[in-house]
Amino acid sequence: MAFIHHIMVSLAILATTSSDPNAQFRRPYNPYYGHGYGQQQGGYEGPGPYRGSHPAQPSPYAGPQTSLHSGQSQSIVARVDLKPADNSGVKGTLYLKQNGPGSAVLLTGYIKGLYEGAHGFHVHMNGELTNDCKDAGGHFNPFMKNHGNPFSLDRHVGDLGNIKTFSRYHPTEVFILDKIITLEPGRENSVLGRAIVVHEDVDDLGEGGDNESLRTGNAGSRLACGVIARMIDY
Ligand SMILES: [Cu+2]
Ligand SMILES: [Zn+2]
Repeated sequence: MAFIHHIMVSLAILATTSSDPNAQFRRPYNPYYGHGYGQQQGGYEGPGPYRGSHPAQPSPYAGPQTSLHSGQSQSIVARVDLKPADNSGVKGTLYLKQNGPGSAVLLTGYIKGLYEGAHGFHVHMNGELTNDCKDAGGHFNPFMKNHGNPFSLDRHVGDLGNIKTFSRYHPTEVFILDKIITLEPGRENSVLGRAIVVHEDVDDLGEGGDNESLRTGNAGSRLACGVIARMIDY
């Protein structure tokens, strides 16, 4: 009996270490019933310790680990709760994600309460929301550049351009991929702990021809702001 049991265990090990990449999704090989328990090929049918004691089914999650929850992920994720300034009624939630050191940051989300048109959208220096978002300070500008277009290199790090509202009756979708900001802690261009500010007017991207254009893009008053807060890593 011990010998037979030994063979069965060996077969079970063979079955689970097969090179078939889909092996983990098939029914386990059972020496008493064959592959698939319907077709019994002279298998053991009587009562006994082996009836129903199939080899342990490999978990579908036991395959090659992806980066998700493997403990090797280098992704950094952050969230922003935009709160209205001065009873603007503008609010929303944004998420930022960076998949690894040096890669671009994806910023997505929805904002409610904006009027139709383009609205300046920036990372400001301080993660302070008080005083109707004014305590967030100026545009995040660690490299002392002029205000500019997000697609130029002559821009503040915080210059993310405009978001576009197509109707005041629908939420404004935000979808920005940016290579200048980073979520890596300790980097000069890291936006963690700083504030996102949504403005009333269009950002002229530094092309307005006046001094204010090169400082703020003439984007007007601050309608909402929120701190870029790191979440648990994914
Ligand atoms: Cu701003
Ligand atoms: Zn700027």
